[in-house]
Amino acid sequence: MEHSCFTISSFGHLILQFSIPAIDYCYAVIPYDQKNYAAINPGEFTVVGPVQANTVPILSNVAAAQGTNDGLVTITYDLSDVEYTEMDVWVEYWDGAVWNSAGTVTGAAGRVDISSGGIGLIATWDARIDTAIHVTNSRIRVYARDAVQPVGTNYGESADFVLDTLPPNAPIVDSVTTPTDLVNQMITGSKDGSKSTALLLNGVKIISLNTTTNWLYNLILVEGNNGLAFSAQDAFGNISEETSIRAFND
Ligand SMILES: [Ca+2]
Repeated sequence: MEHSCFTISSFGHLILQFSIPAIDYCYAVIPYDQKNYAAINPGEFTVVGPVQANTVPILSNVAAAQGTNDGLVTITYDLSDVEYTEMDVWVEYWDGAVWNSAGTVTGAAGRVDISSGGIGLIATWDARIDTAIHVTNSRIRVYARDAVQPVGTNYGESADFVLDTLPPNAPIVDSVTTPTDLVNQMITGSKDGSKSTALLLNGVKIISLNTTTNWLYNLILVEGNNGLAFSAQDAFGNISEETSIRAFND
C-alpha cells in the first residue's frame, strides 16, 4: 500500500504520477485532510487511468520450411513484448486436419530471452519424431506468453509449406537369376510413384530422384553370395523399408 503526502497551497489540479510495474493493479486515490485526519469526499477527485496492463507478446514474420535429407523444419520468427524480455515459446503444426504440438523443438523455443531485440529468431523442429505424414499445406504456429507475469498467449502463423516425413513404400524387385555364372545381370522392378523417389542399393544411390514407377539396373555381382538390399528415398530424405534379395555368383 502506497501512501504519499502532498501540500496543496491553492486550489487547482493536482497530478499524481505513479511508477509501478506494468501489471494489472486495482488502485484508488483516497485523499485525507491531514489536520483533521478526515477523508475528503473522493468524489471531488478524478482518477485518470487505467494503469497500463501487461500485454501479450507480439509474434510476426513466422516462416517455416523443411530441409532436404534430415526431416528438420527450420522456423524463423520475430517476437516482441512491451513490458518484459523473458518469454515462454512453443510450436504447433497443422497436419492438414488439426493442430498438433511440435514436441521436439530446439533453438529459440522454451524460455526465450528477447532482450537483444527478438528479430529473426530461429527454432528447429525435428518433425520425424512427431509425425510421418505428407501434406502440401502444413503450417506452423509459434506461440508465446510472458514468462514472468503471464496474462495470455499470442501466436503467429506461417504460410503453407510442404511437410513430408512419410517414408516411401519399399521398392519391388523382380526376379533375379541365382545362382548364376554371369557377373552382370540386368534386374528390374518398381518403386513408389506417389512422389519423386530415388533407388538405393545397400545404402548407395543407384537411380536418381524421378517419378517413374518402373526401374532397371545393371547389377554387377561379386563372386559368391551377394546380399542386395534395395530401398527408396524421397526428396526430403525419407527412406523406405528395405527389400532384400540374394544372388549367388559361381
Ligand atoms: Ca507482456
